[in-house]
Amino acid sequence: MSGVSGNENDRRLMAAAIRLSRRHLGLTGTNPSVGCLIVRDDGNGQQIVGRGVTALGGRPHAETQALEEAGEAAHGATAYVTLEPCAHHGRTPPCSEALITAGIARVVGAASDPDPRVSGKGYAMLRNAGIQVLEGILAEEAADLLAGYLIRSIKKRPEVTLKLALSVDGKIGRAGQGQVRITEETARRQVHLMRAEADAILIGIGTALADDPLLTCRLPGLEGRSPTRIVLDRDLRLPPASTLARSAPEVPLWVTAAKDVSPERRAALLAAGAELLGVETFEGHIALPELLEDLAARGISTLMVEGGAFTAGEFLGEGLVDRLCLFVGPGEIGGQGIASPIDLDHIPSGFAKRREARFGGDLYFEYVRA
Ligand code: AOF
Ligand code: ZN
Repeated sequence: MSGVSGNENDRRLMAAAIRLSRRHLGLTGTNPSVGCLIVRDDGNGQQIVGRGVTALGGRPHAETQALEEAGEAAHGATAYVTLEPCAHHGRTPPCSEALITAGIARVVGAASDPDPRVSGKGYAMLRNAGIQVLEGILAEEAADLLAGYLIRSIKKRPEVTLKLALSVDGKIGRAGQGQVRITEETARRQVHLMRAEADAILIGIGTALADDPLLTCRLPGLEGRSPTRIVLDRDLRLPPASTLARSAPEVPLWVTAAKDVSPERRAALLAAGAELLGVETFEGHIALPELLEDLAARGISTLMVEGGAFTAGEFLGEGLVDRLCLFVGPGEIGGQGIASPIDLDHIPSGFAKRREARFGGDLYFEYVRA
């Protein structure tokens, strides 16, 4: 049955389901944010009779919510789902079973689910019940938004997105000058949207000390979607009076600390409301693969690395970057500038361009590991 090829209409409706799935990115815990549309055609054109996106915290799943909205209208309808419907009795009964019970006639799926309880089994259950199943429609587009979930499931670490803002001459700032404006307002808002969709954001202590950033999402209406903020700081040099530490009671702040850090420094940051993450060090550097494993175990699926050059270089050097997001401003910084570890002419091998855009006067380029 999977031989039935998807037509333009299937792709259009799957694209709509994918857009819907974006709504709860970063809000579904360790569960992926899945989108589902139930569509029927009674001869008067197609009608979307049910829609669902994985609920906040991860449950209920997308399908059961879409089926609930559709009610009787689900009978004989087509379900579009961005991820293979689940087949397991987890904290909720299997969505495949719910689709069968509701009398769905056809299921169009995008990405497959690497969860061993589901992988291949969801589609098989549907087929065994006589449902026509079409897999892999816009699979790449769906997987792009599910990347955090997919990478965490397969590699046991979060998806790492490295975001850099570069001047046209490839610099990311000026030494000793704190935050330097490279891009404009529209690009800044895009970065805040990326923060809203990420589980966590990470910077090195050098950037924390030089810039004293806040690292929250400050888009109107999305203030509650700030990610957990993480500072790589083996010696706990982050001052309790820093903007990050002072905002710790409102937005989670995790600071890494090596075993030998003084109890006084620990106590000061704990008192500010920060949480300390024990880290292993290797030749004086924080062991990033182990840290990422710990973050995944704490439920972080998407990690945005926002600075600076040293930290970016460490993640790149260890091959731990999955997605590169480069914002390029129109101005030059010149010889005094801090060189970016990468620029448009030096994209590491293995990355392919996924999209490019213009945000006001700034350019945007996104690459993903092939
Ligand atoms: C779906 N639809 O909307 C989502 C799915 O702990 P549980 O019972 O919630 O199951 C978690 C698993 O369910 C997760 O690993 C993934 O395989 C699937 N997520 N499945 O049918 C959804 N979010
Ligand atoms: Zn499910």
